[in-house]
Amino acid sequence: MRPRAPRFTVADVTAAQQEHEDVDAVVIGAGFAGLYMLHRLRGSGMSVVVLEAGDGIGGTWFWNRYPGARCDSESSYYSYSFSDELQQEWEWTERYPRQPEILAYLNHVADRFDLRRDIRLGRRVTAATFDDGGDRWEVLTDTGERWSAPFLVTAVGCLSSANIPKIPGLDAFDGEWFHTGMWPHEGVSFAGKRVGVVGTGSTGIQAIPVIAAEADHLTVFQRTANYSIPARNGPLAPAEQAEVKRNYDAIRDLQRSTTNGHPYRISERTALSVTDDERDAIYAAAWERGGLRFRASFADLLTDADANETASEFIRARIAETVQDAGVAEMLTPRDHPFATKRPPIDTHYFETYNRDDVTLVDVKASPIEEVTPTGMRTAAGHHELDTIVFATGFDAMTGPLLGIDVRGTGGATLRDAWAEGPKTYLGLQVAGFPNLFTITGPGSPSVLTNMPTSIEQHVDWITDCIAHLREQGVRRIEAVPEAQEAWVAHTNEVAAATLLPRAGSSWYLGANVPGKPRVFMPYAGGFAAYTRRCDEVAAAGYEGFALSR
Ligand code: N01
Repeated sequence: MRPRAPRFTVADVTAAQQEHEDVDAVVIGAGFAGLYMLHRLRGSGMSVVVLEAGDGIGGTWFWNRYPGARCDSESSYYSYSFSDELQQEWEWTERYPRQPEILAYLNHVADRFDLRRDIRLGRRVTAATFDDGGDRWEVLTDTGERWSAPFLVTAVGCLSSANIPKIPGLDAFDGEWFHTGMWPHEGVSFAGKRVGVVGTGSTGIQAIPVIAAEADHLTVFQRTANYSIPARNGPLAPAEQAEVKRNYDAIRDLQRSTTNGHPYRISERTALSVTDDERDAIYAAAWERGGLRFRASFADLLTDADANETASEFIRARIAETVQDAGVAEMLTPRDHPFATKRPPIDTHYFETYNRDDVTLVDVKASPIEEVTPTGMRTAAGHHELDTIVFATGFDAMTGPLLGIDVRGTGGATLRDAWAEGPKTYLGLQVAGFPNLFTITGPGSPSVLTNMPTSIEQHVDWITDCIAHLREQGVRRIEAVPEAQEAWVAHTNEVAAATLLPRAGSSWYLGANVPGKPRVFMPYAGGFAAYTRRCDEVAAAGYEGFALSR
C-alpha cells in the first residue's frame, strides 16, 4: 500500500473522525449539480452522501444574494429537464429568475425527490485522499468527519471561490465591506450610505443599478469597461408559460443539440455577408429582444475579428447614445477586447445609471486602486469617502473550488502539483492519476460557455452510466490514461485558439483575473453538442481513453 497523505495519519484522527462512514459515493456540493448527482446515483441503487459547506442547499444560489442577483439565462430553460412532472408543476414568474426564486426551486427539488436525508450541511470538505490499496477515497471535512467511498464526485461549481483583491488597508476599513458571492443572509442596507462597488462584470452590472437606487451616493471603480446587452426582463405571462410547458420536449431536444445549451441556434449567416443596413437591423432586433441571444446574431462573431467588430461597434454606439456625459460614456466604452470574448453581461438600466447625479465612475485602470483607508478608497488619482465597499470582483474560476480541497491521488500526488501549469483533464470529467474521481463541469468541459443546468445534466447522466457500468462489470478502478488526457488538453487548446475567446486579456476564462494563476483557456470551446457526441462515443467504445481495472 502506498503512503497516505499526512492529514490521515493515526495521530490526526480525532474521535469524531474515527466514526467514519462507508458509502458507495461521496458527492461534494449541493447545488444544481450535487442535487441531481445524488438523485441519479441513489436511483441506481447506491448509498450516497452529499457534503455541503453552506448551511443550506443551492450552491451558487445559496451564496450569491447580492442586490439584483438573477440568472442571465431564461427561467424556462435554466432548470432541470430530467423530470417532466417537475417542469410541468413549477411556475416561474419572470423571464429571468431572481436568486430567491431559483433557491426556492432548488429547495422544492430537494423536497420533491426526498434528497435531504443524504445531504450533510455545514461541512466543508478540506481533503480527499485516494487509498491506492483499497481503491477508495477518504474524505475529510472541517467538522472532523471522515467518509470513505469507492467513488468521489465533485459538484463544487465553477464560480464558487470568491476572488477578494488583496488591497492594502482593507482590514483597517471603518465601514463594512462585502463580496457579492458571500452575501449576508440578512441583507445589507445602503440607505444613507456612500457605497463603492469594485468590478463591472456580470455581477457588478446587475448590482450597480439596484444599489444606486438605494444608496446616498455610489462610486463605481471600473478596471475594464464591459459590453452589456439589455435583459428586457419582465413577468412571464401565463399563456407564455403554458406554451413553454406544452413544448418542453422540443425545447429540451433543441437545447441538447446546440453550441451553448440554449434553445436557439446561432445564425448561419456571417456578419459581413449582409449589407450594413441589414446587419444593423439584425442587431437592432436582437437588442430589442434582449438577452444573451444577441451573440447568436451571426455565425462568426467569435471567430472573425472584423465580424466581431461590427457587433462591438453597435454596442459602443448604444452606450454613446444612452450615457449623457460624453466623458463618462467614453470611460464606459470597451475597446480593449472583442465583444463576448469575456462572458457578456446582460443588464437592466446599467448604462442609464451613470446619468444619475449620485453615481460617480472611477477608472481604476488609468488610476489604480492603491489602498483602502479607514474612511474610503484611494486611487492614484485621489481619495473617495465610503461607508460601504462591495467587491463584485468575481471568482477564482473553475480550478479555485477544486484546488481549495487538498486532493491527493495515486502515490499521494496532489492535484495542485498536477495542475501547476493550469488544469489538465480528460473531457473535463477526470484527471489522470486521480482514479474514481469525477469532476462535474470540470475545466476542459463546455461548462461556463453553456447554460449550466444543461451541461450539468449531461455530465451527471454520463457519470451515472459510467459508474453503473463499472459496478456491473466488477471494475474497481477507472482512471484517465495520460496520453488521452494530453490529447484532450491539446484539442481544447486548439479549439480555443481557433476562436477570438483567448483575446480578452483580463478574462476569468483564462485565469487572468487572479494574480499568479496560470493563463490557460479553461473551458472547452468546441460546443455542447459536439462535446456530448464525443463523450457518448467514448462510452460506447468501452470508455476509450480510460484505464479500467478489476
Ligand atoms: O466576475 P467577473 P462576476 N481591482 O470576474 C473587476 C457568472 N454570473 O462575478 O475585467 C479592480 O466577470 C474585474 O475587472 P477586470 C458569469 O459567468 C452569472 O461579475 O478583471 N477591479 C471585473 O470588472 C460571470 O461571467 C450570472 O479588469 C477588479 C470584475 O471585477 C461570472 O459569474 C450572474 C479587481 C469581476 O468580473 C463572474 O461574474 C452573475 C481589482 N483588484 C455572474 N479584481 C448569471 O446570470 C477584479 N476586478 C447566472
